[in-house]
Amino acid sequence: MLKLQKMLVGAMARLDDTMVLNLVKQGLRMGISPYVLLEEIRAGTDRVGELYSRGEYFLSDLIMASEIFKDVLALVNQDRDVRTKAFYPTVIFGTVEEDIHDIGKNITTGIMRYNGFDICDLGVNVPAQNFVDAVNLHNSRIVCLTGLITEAFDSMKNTIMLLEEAGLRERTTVIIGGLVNESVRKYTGADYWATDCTKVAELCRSILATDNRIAQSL
Ligand code: B12
Repeated sequence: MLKLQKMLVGAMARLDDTMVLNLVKQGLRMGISPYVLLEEIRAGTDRVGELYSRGEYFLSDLIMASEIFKDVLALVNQDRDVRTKAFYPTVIFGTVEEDIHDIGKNITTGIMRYNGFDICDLGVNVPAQNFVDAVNLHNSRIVCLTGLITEAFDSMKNTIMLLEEAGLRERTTVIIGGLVNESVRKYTGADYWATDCTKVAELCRSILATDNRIAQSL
């Protein structure tokens, strides 16, 4: 089992899509949890990021990595029981205003959908008002903001301030991701920050489970 998982990280790092998909199929047949397989693939994408930073990979390679990730999600979703779908209120996602980075957001929304969450993805360079409108439209409890450039931190802060002005802040939990940390969380006023997309679904579940309005309807 461990050998297969190690091979999966390597295949993803080499961007060998055929090998990745074959290993995932094999892993599923062996009864390895899709979560474990997705975690290995994420570790592989981290390697791709490192190789890019060292100048050994190009931008097209990063995009290729996110395409492979999408294919894997489609594969593991094929046989999945989707009874959990729409069980929870829609989670709003978007890359904040001024920022157009969306590779990580797309991977994260893919994982969330895999976990049965209904996602409203507003795209990139999203003005603060659009998040407010989406929360109202979907009666959402969770807003997930992506940002990788420094300017994004102010956009995140503005988005959270606008939620507050609209009277929605108390009932919404804001999670930020991308190139963020605890200082950014404090600066922006977000509730949580995370950079590991495989942890977001669990975090959202626990947030919603402690929300009395939702817990009562479960
Ligand atoms: C790819 C890339 C681009 C691509 C983006 C393509 C796309 N469609 O996204 C292109 C070439 C377009 C680009 C443009 C620019 N980029 Co750029 N880019 C990158 C690069 C190399 C990789 C980012 C990436 O995709 N990583 C891989 C993904 C998987 O990681 P991730 O996004 O962090 O996502 C993970 C987690 O954060 C998490 N996650 C993501 N979203 C969320 C949301 C939530 C709620 C949660 C919980 C988790 C989560 O899930 C993912 C997996 O775990 C980074 C360098 C780097 N090492 O990060 C620079 C980088 C982010 N870019 C940078 C810059 C400066 C720019 C430009 C301004 C360049 C320019 N001069 O034009 C423009 C910005 C344009 C704009 N207005 O946004 C800087 C930012 C520096 C800064 N502090 O401001 C970086 C850090 C490069 C550098 N070292 O200088 N870029």
